[in-house]
Amino acid sequence: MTLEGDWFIEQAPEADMALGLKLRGKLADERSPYQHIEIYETESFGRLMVIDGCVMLTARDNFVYHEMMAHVSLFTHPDPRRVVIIGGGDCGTLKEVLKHPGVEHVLQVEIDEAVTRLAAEYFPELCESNDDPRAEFYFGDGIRWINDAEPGSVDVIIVDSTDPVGPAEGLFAEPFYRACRRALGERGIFVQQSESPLLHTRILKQVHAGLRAAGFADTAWAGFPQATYPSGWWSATLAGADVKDFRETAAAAKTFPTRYYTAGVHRGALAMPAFVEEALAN
Ligand code: AG3
Repeated sequence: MTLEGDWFIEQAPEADMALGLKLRGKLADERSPYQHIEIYETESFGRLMVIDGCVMLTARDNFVYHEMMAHVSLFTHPDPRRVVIIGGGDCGTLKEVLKHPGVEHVLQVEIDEAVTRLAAEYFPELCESNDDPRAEFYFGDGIRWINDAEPGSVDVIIVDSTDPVGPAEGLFAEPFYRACRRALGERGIFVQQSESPLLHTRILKQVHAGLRAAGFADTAWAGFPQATYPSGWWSATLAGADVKDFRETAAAAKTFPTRYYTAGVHRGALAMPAFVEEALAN
């Protein structure tokens, strides 16, 4: 079979598969000091952001990922007020976090200002809450920021990064997890995007093991579909004192709209497929 017209193809060489989106045209192409960022207009998924050849988000399906990264962690913490997002430069996670009325301050620590600048231009719908007085932007190294953070000064850390290669590699390592544990104190909740359960089972295993080794008493997974990431299936990993329970009643009575997240979706996302359970046990 051949594909007609121009397509963006993300190859997943680790699984000999690829994901394609039919394009209408290219809107931006920028090489920052950290990475290669491209923005396209697709035929059916709206705008597409690509970093170093990998799909970061499309206008059509990013709500699933961003809602799961933000609301699963925030409804796990008993009273989240101070939130730090590491990465997340497109501001999609930030927008979801700011929907929580109890949140007092959200700091987004993104290494690459180009991502946020291009998101503001091409994905204004993700950046619509950027002027919220509770939001603060810092462009710099997330690892250094966490290392310097006051112990116990953060309620929730959300790591919304690229894959564990290049600039994001250190965000999937035990020294970083240890520093997060310190910044969070006893009650804090950590969540990290942790790749495809099907294609990257080994990474998922390393993330859970690394977090436990760094002193987090409990870890959990939250699985969700993500149509435009390799395999169409993605995961977040939670860590804290007890992350298998959440404020279910509050989630069911939430005062803001979501398109994917519900209390029931949250409960279901915590259920672990047998092969993931087995991988994490060994
Ligand atoms: N999150 C990107 C997740 C990694 C996607 N990986 C891939 N396509 N190979 C950052 C963007 C959403 N805020």
